[in-house]
Amino acid sequence: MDKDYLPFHPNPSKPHYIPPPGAVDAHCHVFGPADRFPYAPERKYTPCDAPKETLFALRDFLGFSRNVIVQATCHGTDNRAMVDAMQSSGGRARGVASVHPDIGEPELEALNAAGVRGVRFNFVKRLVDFTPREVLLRVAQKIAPLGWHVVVYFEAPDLEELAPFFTALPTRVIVDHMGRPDVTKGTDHPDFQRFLALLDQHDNIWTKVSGAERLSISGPPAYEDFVPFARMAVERFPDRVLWGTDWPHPNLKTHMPDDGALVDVIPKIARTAALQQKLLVDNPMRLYWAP
Ligand code: 0GY
Repeated sequence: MDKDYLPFHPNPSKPHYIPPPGAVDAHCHVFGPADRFPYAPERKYTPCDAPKETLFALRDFLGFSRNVIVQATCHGTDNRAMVDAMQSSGGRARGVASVHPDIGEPELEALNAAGVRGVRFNFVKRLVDFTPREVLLRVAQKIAPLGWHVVVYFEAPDLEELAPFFTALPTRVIVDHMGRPDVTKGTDHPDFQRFLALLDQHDNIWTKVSGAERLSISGPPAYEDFVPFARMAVERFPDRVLWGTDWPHPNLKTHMPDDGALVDVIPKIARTAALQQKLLVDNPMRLYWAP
């Protein structure tokens, strides 16, 4: 398969917004290098290589201290690139893995020792083949004793069908990109209201207020149409929100965002220093660096 998406921004701008000390980029990826960490044969897209050195340089340039590296579908259940990055980070990166349903305890323990704190279940149909819910539930039951959580990624119209599965999970559940609302429909749309209600009713469910570059139609640099959605989640669930760059923005076909501009959206969605501290430091530290 040929490389089929744009390379990451070569020269992001320095953000005007300065994150609080200890800020965590809680959704980003490392890819390859393919000659060392090959992409999964079953992948639906091939990214450009996005090595750990570039991620860590970006972290420092944007004013962040730590990363949570999320396994993306293009690496399948081969977590070696992510594990290698965590092991090179001096304790400043944690990970969310994708695992084979038959994974054994020794392998889970090894991932835990390397810094993995969760598994990701992807329900986006363009990205993955279907896995039965009972198989995923068994994975969740296996990882729960480690204190790990489940990260879920899905499209807004699918929430109604998925919600009973999410609420049956025995762990914290973290929803990527607010469940991908259609931002042209406004925050009153039943899909987004269903998502908010789910978090209202289940205090083990958190969300990442990330993905401006994926969800916005108005686009960069301000991503205005994305802001009300993320602001609503931050203000309603201040202790259960995370933020991430999503670098290197895999599988984006239209534009490659300037990561500095993405950081400058943060003070529009978390409008006080107290909310920014929770979003960027306290919440991710509680979830990923708890003793
Ligand atoms: C993201 C979004 C995407 C890709 C993946 O695992 C993945 O391949 O999550 C996407 O295509 O929307 O957050 O990385």
